[in-house]
Amino acid sequence: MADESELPPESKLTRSKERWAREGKFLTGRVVRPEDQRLPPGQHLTRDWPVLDLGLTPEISRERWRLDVYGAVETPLFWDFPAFLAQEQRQFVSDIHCVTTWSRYDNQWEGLATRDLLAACRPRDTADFVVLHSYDGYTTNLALEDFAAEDALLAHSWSGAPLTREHGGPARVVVPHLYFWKSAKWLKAIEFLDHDAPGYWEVRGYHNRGDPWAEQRYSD
Ligand SMILES: Nc1nc2c(c(=O)[nH]1)N[C@H]1C(S)=C(S)[C@@H](COP(=O)(O)O)O[C@H]1N2
Ligand SMILES: [Mo]
Repeated sequence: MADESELPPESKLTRSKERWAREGKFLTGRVVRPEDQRLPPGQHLTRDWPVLDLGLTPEISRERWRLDVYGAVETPLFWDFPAFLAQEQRQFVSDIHCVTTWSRYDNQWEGLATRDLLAACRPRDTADFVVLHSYDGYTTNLALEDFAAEDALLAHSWSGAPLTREHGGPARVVVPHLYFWKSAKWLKAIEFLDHDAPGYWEVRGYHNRGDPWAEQRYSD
């Protein structure tokens, strides 16, 4: 973990953490649901891993890949792949829920936890939303709290191997508690905003938040 003593005492992040603590998060360090509530309504399990995209698969080598973190943050970040890999590495296991009704259990991810990214870039008080920008032109929006979920990460590996190009390599976001369209592949930039800014699918009728357990598939 980053040295939190370096954070300003009343930063956005520390206040969010205090609120999460009040709400009972951080108790297990892992999001665990009872087995009978594990599969969200209207979903079915699949063993393979389908590929969904806009019809183009950008080819970004690890050498060419860059990540920009900017907007309402105290410390903008501009990382190449080695700088990204030099951050704290974590492994998470989580389930995928796609709005097209397939779910896939027990995906092993490795990368940078969004919590650790937030400690590095230090969102300003005014930052309440993030927009993820991808190399294929895709965007998706998240409330800062959803982006900061304890099992959310910027993943570069899956099942112990580099993320394949079709699944979003060199690096993608994974936000397991929301439908998978929120998990941007081929991540290029993370923009912090004081206002919401619906992304590619959100302006085309998908729900703004996308909670699978509430079946937030499409907006009304
Ligand atoms: N950059 C980018 N990210 C994206 C998409 C996309 O088209 N472009 N599709 C989204 C959708 S709708 C889904 S369901 C998942 C699919 O991820 P997968 O192909 O690894 O299963 O990626 C999400 N992230
Ligand atoms: Mo999707």
